[in-house]
Amino acid sequence: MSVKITDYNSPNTPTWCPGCGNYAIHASLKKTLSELNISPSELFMSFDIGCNGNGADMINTYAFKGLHGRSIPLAVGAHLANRRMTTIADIGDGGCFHEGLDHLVHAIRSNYNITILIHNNANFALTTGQATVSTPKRKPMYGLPEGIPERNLDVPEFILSLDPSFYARAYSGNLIQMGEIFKSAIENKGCSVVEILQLCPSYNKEFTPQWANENIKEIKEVENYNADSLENARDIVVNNSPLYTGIIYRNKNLPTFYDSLDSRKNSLTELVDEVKVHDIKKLLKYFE
Ligand SMILES: Cc1ncc(C[n+]2csc(CCOP(=O)(O)OP(=O)(O)O)c2C)c(N)n1
Ligand code: SF4
Ligand SMILES: [Mg+2]
Repeated sequence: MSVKITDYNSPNTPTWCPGCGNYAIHASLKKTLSELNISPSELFMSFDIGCNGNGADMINTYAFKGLHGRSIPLAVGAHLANRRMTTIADIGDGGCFHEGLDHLVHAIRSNYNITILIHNNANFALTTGQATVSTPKRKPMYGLPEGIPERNLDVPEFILSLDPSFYARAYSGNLIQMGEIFKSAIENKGCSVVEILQLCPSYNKEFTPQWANENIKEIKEVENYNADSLENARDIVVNNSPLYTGIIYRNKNLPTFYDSLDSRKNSLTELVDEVKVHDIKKLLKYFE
């Protein structure tokens, strides 16, 4: 079997703005999936609400689009039912760090074998650019010209504080590196978190490709960088100047949820194989 990028194409026309980073993210993901020889029928993707979530119409695979912030539990449920599928949760920074923050924490600590792609465009884009935790304090936003008064959340520091199985940062303007990161994330056995710094020319106008060229560096440029060290990872993200992209941290010793689950250890079937049809006629009779 040889999977082609075009196998993932959908007949729908995208509604993203010109220059939106979501085009590159989808192109890169489809290329990676075809290179990994994962066919659309071997993949499950959950999608969130938002511009990122509109990508559900743009890929031909098994997919489910849920409520805002709930993409991760949908992916977890699908993964727990059937580990034969490659499972990816797609989500925006708003859904991931506001409505659904708890799900990110529990997916990482449980270490489900899924990949989480966070489209971080530093705003609630679909609802016309309100501030998220990724938006700097006091940055003027649509409907809030003086910006938000609260501090923002240090995303890498927060994710690293959970000692994840895999944390990488990509930039939507660097397709080659983004594809390499997606490949490693999908191949990693455990919960892989990929934060994608996503261009949003409509509501994050300061984050331009020119700014990115000046301020983003690939981690491979750092001599002797060891992604197996949590200390190295913390040091590299502490100032965010420059912003490093690449595999920031990997904990190869962390068992996955299923590996820690004694009751399923010798099971040859997946939960989905064990679903039975129950005849409830007798039970209904009892209540008559
Ligand atoms: C529980 C809930 N809160 C708020 C909304 C309204 N809403 C829909 S899309 C959206 C913005 C999404 O932002 P983000 O998750 O960052 O995705 P983006 O559009 O930036 O890709 C919001 C606030 C909603 N649909 N459901
Ligand atoms: S508003 Fe931003 S994230 Fe949404 S489609 Fe336009 S450029 Fe992309
Ligand atoms: Mg967003």
